[in-house]
Amino acid sequence: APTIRRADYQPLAWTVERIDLHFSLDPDATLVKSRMVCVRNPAAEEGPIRLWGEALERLSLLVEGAGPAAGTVREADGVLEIDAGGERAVVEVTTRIDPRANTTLSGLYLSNGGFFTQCEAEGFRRITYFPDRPDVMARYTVTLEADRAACPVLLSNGNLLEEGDLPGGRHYARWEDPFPKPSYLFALVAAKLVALERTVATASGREVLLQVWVEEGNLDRSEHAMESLIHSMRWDEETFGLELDLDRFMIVAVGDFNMGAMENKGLNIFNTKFVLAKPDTATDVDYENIESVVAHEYFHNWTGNRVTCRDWFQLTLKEGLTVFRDQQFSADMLARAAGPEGAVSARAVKRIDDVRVLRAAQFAEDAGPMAHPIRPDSYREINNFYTATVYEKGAEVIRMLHTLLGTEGFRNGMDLYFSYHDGQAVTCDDFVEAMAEANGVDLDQFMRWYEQAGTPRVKASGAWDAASGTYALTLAQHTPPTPGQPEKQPLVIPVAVGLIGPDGRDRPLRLEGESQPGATTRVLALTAAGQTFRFVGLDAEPVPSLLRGFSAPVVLELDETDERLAFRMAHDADPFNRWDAAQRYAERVILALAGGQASAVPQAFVAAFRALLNDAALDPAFRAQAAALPAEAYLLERMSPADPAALRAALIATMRTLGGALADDWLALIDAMRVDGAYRYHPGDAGRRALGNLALRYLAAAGDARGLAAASTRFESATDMTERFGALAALVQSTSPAREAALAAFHERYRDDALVLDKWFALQAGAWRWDDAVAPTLERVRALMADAAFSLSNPNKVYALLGTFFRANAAEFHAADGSGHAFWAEQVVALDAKNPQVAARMARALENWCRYAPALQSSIRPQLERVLAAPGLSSDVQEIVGKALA
Ligand code: B3K
Ligand code: ZN
Repeated sequence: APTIRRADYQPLAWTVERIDLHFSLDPDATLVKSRMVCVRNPAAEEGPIRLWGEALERLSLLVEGAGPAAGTVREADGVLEIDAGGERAVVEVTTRIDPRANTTLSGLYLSNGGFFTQCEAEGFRRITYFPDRPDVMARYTVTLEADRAACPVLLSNGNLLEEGDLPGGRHYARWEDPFPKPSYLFALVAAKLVALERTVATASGREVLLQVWVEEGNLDRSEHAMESLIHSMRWDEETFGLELDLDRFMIVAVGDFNMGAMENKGLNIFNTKFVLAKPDTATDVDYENIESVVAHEYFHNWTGNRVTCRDWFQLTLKEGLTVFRDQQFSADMLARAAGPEGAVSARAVKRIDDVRVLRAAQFAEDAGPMAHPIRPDSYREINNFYTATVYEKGAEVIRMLHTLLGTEGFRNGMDLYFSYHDGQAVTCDDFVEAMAEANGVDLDQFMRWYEQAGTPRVKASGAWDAASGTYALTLAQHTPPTPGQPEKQPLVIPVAVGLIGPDGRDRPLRLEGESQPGATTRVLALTAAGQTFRFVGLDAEPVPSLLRGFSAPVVLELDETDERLAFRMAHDADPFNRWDAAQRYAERVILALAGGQASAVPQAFVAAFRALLNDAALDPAFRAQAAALPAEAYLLERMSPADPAALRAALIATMRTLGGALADDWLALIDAMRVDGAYRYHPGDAGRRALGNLALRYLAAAGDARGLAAASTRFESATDMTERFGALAALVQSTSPAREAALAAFHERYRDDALVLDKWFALQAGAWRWDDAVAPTLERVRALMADAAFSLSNPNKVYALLGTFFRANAAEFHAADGSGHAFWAEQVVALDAKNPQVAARMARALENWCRYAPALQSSIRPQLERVLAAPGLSSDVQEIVGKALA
């Protein structure tokens, strides 16, 4: 595939106003009849009707009313060009497709005997010929016809018009979507499913039908998704005044799915992982993820569907904004559950979760060959750009707008955005312009966040003048070069600042020239390469607390002594920064061990860690965050060169030290955090369970006999998955002889449960080697690939086993003998033949290979070359590996 460039965007000469689709569904030969009303686009230059098609067998093509030139048809590079005169033309095309042979899970495919679709980004062209671009918004009617016994349920977007029987044991249903939509939002489902149903009223009093469709045996796991949907509806009404616009909203769960879920208009299709939950099979984290993914897809109905993207370069327009919305929703839900007292801490816990993801995944992406702005300038395969940058950094950019404009200003901007662009396919500029206009501000410089790749560095230094009571804070910004972008311009960086006095309390802030001291946290806008802010009227030298709440997606560079970090761990009034101080201190300790500059975990760190862990004024969820070490992927990114073996040894030493030195504290926590009564998903309980599970982890790591016994007992007596799996994870991440028996018992109990087995696969693929007697993890991974439940055709299985090994077990993956790298090449090539999107995701595990120690680089390079040379390699994998080798 050639490189596609943002600058080359051209509107199409012809678009489609309406389309009637008829599907005669058959597993091996599905007939798709399409009738499109094409209209000339007044905003474009003259040209032919252009229809994209891929893996289609064209049976007939008919063009009506297209003037004298009609009938001239060319097909090249997957595009059908039809010459047409006049203003309107009707094109009828019939194609035959083979859903069973479609292992890409893009387009129409089979899963467990049912038919499902996935069209974003470019799957619709695998169903029928169409101008398959998001700037073509058409009205759809869809007729589905299938075998009644095999597929009793027939669904598509919008409203059901009619249904009925047909001869030969077949039946049909006809659907109409009242809203024009781009083809990527088309969906159909024909399968044997049952629905959990609710009827609810929208804010304006309209009755709407909500359905969660699952396989019959899973009905008892669909309740939480339904509740999450209702909460999402309410939240969007209350927060943004946005109401559901359809009479019916459906969620369908499918076991074979490339990613998390898809926001098709009125017919969201979900990976089972983000729908199904009951206490015996799902952890607190699963419940939380379901709530946020259901919300995310629901919120897309406005941010994505009603207003969509003009082209795929604008992807962050819908994704960054919708991730921001789901993050806010989750924070509000957590705060509500925590009550007024615990709300601030509950929000911080959510923020910490999100920042952990950003730092581990997005910072690494920004530092490698795939680095791109949140609005990329070019791509070869758009599916490679559903990235942490577009999503998570994109959400940070929206969050900065929210921070700069305030809640009300942001809401005004949203209102104006919808009033201008409802029903349109637009660009990121349109969004930012609406924000600027609604608030009477200039956001031109802010737009650089959409243009520049790379993680900015903000260097901070302070100067204290005791005589005048002035603290001068100097902030300097610098963004390192990224591929194709050697030079960067200064960005608008909101830096939330607090100043802590020697007594541990925040000081009211007064900048030079201001008459009154104000709040204790305020947002400074850093817009130049360097700026100095003078705080006056201070009684003593303050300790700065910068980037509170992680007010911008940057790396903050600030020289702080260990004592200062310990002080902020104990006193920072901003809970996010309190956590961050603990992370910085832990990072320093671990990297010193890994680099050989230290031989033991310093006592002072253990003491500071202990004080935070045992601070009963803090809620357990926060303490669990504070006591969890920084992610290995993040630490690797902070290491130069990255040395996975040394880092792993340092992490093991740190876990053992903290586990052993604080054994009594951990044991006490196991008791104190016990949750009585039947399981319910509640953030307060979840925090207690998280801290209890972490205690088991540390004790098991240290080989503490009492801890291991507690883990074994809990594993056997647990009545919910959070505790059962927490205990199992502790045993597996230890030298306990009980671990194999526990893994076997877990497998036996859940042998027929695909989602729970994914956890079982992932746990083993991610296992560290806590003693040398244990075989390399790769041997275990290879053995598990032969397990009856494993399949290379099921993305969840691939992500659980191979994905965890490649992306979350660096030391084992990068074993010195190069066995992991050879295995990677073998699996990427095998996967690519089935499913290029999944293969490309796995391929990305080695893109940052240049950051590794030379010996590893020499082991990795030939494997990258081997993959690139594989015959028939997809453009998806070519793009990733090609960029890695460039
Ligand atoms: N919009 C989809 C992602 C589609 C990915 C296509 N490769 C899910 C989401 O972001 O909500
Ligand atoms: Zn999304």
